[in-house]
Amino acid sequence: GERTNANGAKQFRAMLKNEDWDGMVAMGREQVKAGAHLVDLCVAYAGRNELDDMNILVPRFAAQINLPLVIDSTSPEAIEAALKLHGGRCVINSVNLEDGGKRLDTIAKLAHRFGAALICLAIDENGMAKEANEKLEVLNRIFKLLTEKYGLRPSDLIFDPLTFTVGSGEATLRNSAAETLKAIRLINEKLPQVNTILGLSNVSFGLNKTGREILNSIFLQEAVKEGLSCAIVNPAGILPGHKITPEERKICLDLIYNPSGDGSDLTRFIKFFTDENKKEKKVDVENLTPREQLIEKVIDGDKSSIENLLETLLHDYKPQEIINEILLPAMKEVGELFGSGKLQLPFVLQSAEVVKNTVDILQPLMEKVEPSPDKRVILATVAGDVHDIGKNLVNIMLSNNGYNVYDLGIKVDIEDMIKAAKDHNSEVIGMSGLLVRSTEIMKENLEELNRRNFTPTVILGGAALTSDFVEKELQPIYRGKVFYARDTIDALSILENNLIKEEEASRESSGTESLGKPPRKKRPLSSNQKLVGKANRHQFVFEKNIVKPPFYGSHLLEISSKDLFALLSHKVLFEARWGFKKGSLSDSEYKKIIEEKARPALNKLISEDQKDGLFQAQGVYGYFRCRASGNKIKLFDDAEITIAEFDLPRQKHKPGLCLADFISEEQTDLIALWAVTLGKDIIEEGRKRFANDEFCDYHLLHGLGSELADCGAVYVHRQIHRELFPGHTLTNGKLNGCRYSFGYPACPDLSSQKDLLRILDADRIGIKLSESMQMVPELSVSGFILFNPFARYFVP
Ligand code: THG
Repeated sequence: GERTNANGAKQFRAMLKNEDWDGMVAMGREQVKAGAHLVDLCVAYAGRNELDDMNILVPRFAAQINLPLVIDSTSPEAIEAALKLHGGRCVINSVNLEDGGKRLDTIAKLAHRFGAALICLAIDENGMAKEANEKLEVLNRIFKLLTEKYGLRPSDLIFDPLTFTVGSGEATLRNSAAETLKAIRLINEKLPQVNTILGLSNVSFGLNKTGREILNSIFLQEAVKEGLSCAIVNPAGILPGHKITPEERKICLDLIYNPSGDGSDLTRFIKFFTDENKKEKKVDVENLTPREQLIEKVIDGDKSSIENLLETLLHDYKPQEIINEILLPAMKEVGELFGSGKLQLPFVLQSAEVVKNTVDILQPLMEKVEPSPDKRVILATVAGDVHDIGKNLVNIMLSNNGYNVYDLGIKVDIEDMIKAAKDHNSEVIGMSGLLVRSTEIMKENLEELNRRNFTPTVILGGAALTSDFVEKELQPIYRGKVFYARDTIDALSILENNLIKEEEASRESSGTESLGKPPRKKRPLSSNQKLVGKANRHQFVFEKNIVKPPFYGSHLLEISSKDLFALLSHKVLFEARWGFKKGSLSDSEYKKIIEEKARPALNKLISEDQKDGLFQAQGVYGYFRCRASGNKIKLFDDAEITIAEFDLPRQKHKPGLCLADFISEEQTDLIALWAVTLGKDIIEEGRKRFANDEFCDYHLLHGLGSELADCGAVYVHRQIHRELFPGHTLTNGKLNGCRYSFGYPACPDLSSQKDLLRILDADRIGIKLSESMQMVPELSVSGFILFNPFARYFVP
């Protein structure tokens, strides 16, 4: 992709001058879309500091372009800076022997040190070689130096015989394109291990645009016939063979091979393409109105050149109108695409970033209007819960759909929600929380609202919440309206459809009908849900020889993020954590998204982790003596003194299980405890991204962190499996023992975390417990493992 070159493209140069970094990256991405396999980056421009510009742009290109960069520079400092900032292999453009080899020495060492590939030009002390044999001679000299003196691999060398323009009319250059083609053939014969490259467009400098595109395309075809391996081109500017007429082809071939030998080929070429040029068509995008262009940008998640577009739009629209008539409908379409499974969550977040950026620009230009009360929403993660990713996504979605969102943050008491709702005159409160315990808190909150006779509409969401629970347990008790929102789109549509329609309905009729979801029919209890009167301890056969641990007490476990990445399921990460769902996409469309978006995003995070140590995993685990007593598991030390008791619920229905049943009452049994954290840096980094409106990156980072934390749990479990059952190979990857965490149905009591972390001395890996029994830092996991072969998960 040649266009990301400040010397080769006016547009890129102008963006560099304006420091429109997003626009520059967008130009790079356009070339990727057009089919480039490598992307050029040249920021050498008079009056600017090339080193500074490289430092700014390389990380942006690396982050958003999943292809190798061709670092196009003559400055060793700029090249070195670029190589340091890129996680993958780069190509250096270029070295030559103009100064006899001094600069080549520096750059060859850089290529060796950073594993970069190297483009070598056919230039020596006498300048640019013209004839094929001369070109080969210079390149041969470079070959010897680079492979023998600097230890570079021939396969990492890309030889450029260079081409002059055939458009100047200069007699001595008439054969230059043909000589270049011949040089490619010679290089392939004499040095078959190296690659070849051409700055293709050089051949047509000075000619008009249509003629250039066709000449470049024909020249490329000819060069490929000689075995050219790469070309520096504008991929969007190359025409496939069938689009070129035989007449055009003949005119171009004559200009290249110069059969007349008298320059008349050039005259014919110019005449032919001057007439042809008038037929040039306009590009599609330019046919879109500015309004349509902005809608496209929102849907594409493309932040580039928004300012220019707004400048135009502001002639015809008020800022508020741009928001209402362009951004909101665009975001609505994004929501619909998401809802219908055509767009994945990360793309929705990119769209949200564009909207947020645009609104930020418009904000200062707007007269302040108070939104109507039904457009205001209080959001909060309920008391005792720190998990706020879902709530933050709802915030983004609502904010971008014209709602005024007052986000109260995490661990919010109902008292504060009531105060905020009153202060901001909001008729809606959204509560969220991940934990099972949070669903109980939500219930208590609704009861408190009843008691206070303040009953705004409440929308609830969170991982442990179900529509059943909301309908059966919450809707009957709450005197206001309460809804269950499965996800962000659901939350939005509840607000849009139910609330707004309701307002209209109540304005029209004076009736007081309830507009909540119609209550579903009660489900009869199934046979295995019959209540059993009195719970009994279950009798499992216990092995006489309870497995012996290698030690008692707690040990530290070193974990590297590499260990965790090795356990990562890409499928789970992409689909469940990141939201790349197949939806209504075809197999190939979905595969394309995974390959072009999800996998590059993962690779980028992996390389960030390698560079900056994003994930600092640490673990503690240990083995403890224990015995069951009714519904309790009691842990004790060597002296038989009880150090903790886990009180566990028993199923009220058949078969009436309790986790304590899996531990022996008769003899001393074994339990393993464990905790893993990813450290606090990652939380800080996530916060930074969110505050910077990098919603998509924030979401991806958090999703990966959550999944890696779970991998941490598997990692300790594996360690324990290996220590306790050294002979056992993993059958189908299944580990011996069943792994539980507090907060889940079979062991819901979070307050047991206190004992667990104390016994493990988890403080030494930085895990603390908040007053609401939440682990801090957030990306921490803990639990215990039971080794009874009957141990399993169940819901009491
Ligand atoms: N060999 C190697 N590197 C190179 C070249 C080469 N790097 C630079 C150049 N040559 C290849 N890149 C370009 C980039 C743009 C153009 C030509 C070669 C070009 N640009 C239009 C012009 O100048 O008319 C401008 C287009 C615009 O402004 O949008 O033709 O040979 N190793």
